[in-house]
Amino acid sequence: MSVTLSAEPADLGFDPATTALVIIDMQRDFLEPGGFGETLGNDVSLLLAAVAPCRSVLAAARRTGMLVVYTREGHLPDLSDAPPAKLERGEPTARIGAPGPMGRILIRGEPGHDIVPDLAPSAGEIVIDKPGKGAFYATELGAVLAERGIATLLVCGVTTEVCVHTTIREGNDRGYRCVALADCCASYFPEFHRIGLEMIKAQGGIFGWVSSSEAVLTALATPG
Ligand code: TIU
Repeated sequence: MSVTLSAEPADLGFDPATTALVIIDMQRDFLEPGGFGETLGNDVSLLLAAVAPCRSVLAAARRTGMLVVYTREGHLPDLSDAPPAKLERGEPTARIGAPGPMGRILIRGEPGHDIVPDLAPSAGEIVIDKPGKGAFYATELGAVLAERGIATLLVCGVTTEVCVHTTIREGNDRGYRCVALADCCASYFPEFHRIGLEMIKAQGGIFGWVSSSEAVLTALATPG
C-alpha cells in the first residue's frame, strides 16, 4: 500500500511496510539543561521544540507498524572507538569522556547518553549506537534496513546540520529515499537548521526531500 507524502521539492509515494522512521540522537546530553549541548554554550530549548512533533510521528509509526530505529551518538568508556581527531576538539572540560552533570559526556551507559524520556524506545524497537555523526558509519544500520527491505527513511532528530545531515547524505548514497521531517529536526543554530533543510531539497532534491510531521500524519491517515 503506497501513500503520498506532501514534500519538497516534490511529493513522493512511500509504502509504510518498506519505510523506517529514523530518530537521530534525541539524547539527554544534547537536549536537556545540564547536558553536553548546554555545556558547549548552546540554548537547548531550540532542540526541545522538536520533541513533540517527533513524538506524534513516532505514535503514528507505531500504530501503522512501521519500523522505528533510534540512534545514539556515543563512545565506549575507554574511548577506543573515538578517533583522536574527534577527542581533541573543544574545551578540555567539555570534551567527550569528560565528567559532566549527567555523567561522562557522550559515553555509553551514562545517564546523558540515554534517549529523552518523552521518546523512550519501546521494548523490541531498534536502538543503534554510533560512534560517528552518520548513522551508517561503523554500525549495523545498513544490515537492519536491508534485512527488512526498507527503501525510504523518514528522518527526525538532532542536530539538523550535523548528525541528521550526515545520515541523510550517507543514506542517499546507499540508495535510500531520505526525507527530513523539518519540525522533527532541530539545531542549536536556527540559521543552520533552515539552511540545512534547504540544502537537502535544493537542485531538485539533490540528496533528499523535506516534509513535516503533519504531512506524515496526513499521509498515514489517508488510504492509499
Ligand atoms: N547528534 C549530533 O548532531 N551530534 C552533534 O555533536 N551535534 C552538534 O550539533 N553538536
